[in-house]
Amino acid sequence: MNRYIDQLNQKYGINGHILFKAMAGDYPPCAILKSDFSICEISLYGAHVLSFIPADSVDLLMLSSKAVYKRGKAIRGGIPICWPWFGPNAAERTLPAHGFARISEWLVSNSGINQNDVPFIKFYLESNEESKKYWPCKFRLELTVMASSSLSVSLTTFSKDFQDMTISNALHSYLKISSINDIEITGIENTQYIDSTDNDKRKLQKGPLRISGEVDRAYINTENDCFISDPGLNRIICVSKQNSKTTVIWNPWIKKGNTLVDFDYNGFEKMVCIETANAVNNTITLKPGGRHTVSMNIQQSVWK
Ligand code: TA6
Repeated sequence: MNRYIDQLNQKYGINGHILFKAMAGDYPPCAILKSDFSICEISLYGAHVLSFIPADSVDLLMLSSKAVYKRGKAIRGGIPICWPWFGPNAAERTLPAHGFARISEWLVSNSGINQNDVPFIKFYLESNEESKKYWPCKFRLELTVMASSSLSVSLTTFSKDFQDMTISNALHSYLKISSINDIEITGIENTQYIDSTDNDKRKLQKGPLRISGEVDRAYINTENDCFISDPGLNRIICVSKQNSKTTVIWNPWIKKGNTLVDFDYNGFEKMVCIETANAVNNTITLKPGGRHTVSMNIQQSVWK
């Protein structure tokens, strides 16, 4: 594995800005993007952003200390990539939840720094014998991460197939918060949502969202920015998005959270997922040779 990491650093490393480091055993390496603005770590397993720490600040992302770094298991926290389906596979429940992109080893295709010394890296995943075990379609998937004072992530699906392909997707961001009881989420007011905790009933979000129990909601037909006001960390986190019509908000609360073996005990208190998605009735159909890019930007501002 060290030879692989040496090759990565030789080809895609940039002194002082982009470095690849080993993980335990033969688990794929991580890329570290560093600048005066932030430091960001991304696992090549799942092209999974693990952390994003703006300079002189606290990680914007929650990563479970009990996350499992083993092939076949998605990392708990950070930004899992849900693709080519979101949630359970409707046709075949034995297939992995949220698709197979987050449990696949991605490769690096490009890296660099822009004119403001902001580092970026591009990963890709292509259909192969392994992916055919899950999904018959021919594809190329690219993820680009840019780490300035904000975190930009974009996921592009390229159809390499000769027939239409329908996908759903999500950049399933776990945001770090001070306390679930103290935050307020805006940006989803007057928006319809599907409530997974109430038999998938369709409901209307009237005002801002405050969480006092399990929340698992897909807000549909919305392209709005979302804001988490967090007085405890004296910050507002803004999740803005392009080409995403669904925003999923999830907190497992006590009972479900403490049944997840890779979740910190009472970890629900310190996280909320705001997911940049295209799911439920916002699925995407690509014509042969077509492409679709969903993007998001996560940044913080001072609360008061
Ligand atoms: O975020 C929405 C959701 O689909 C929830 O229902 C919950 O299952 C969560 O994703 C986490 O899923 P995971 O497969 O990562 O445990």
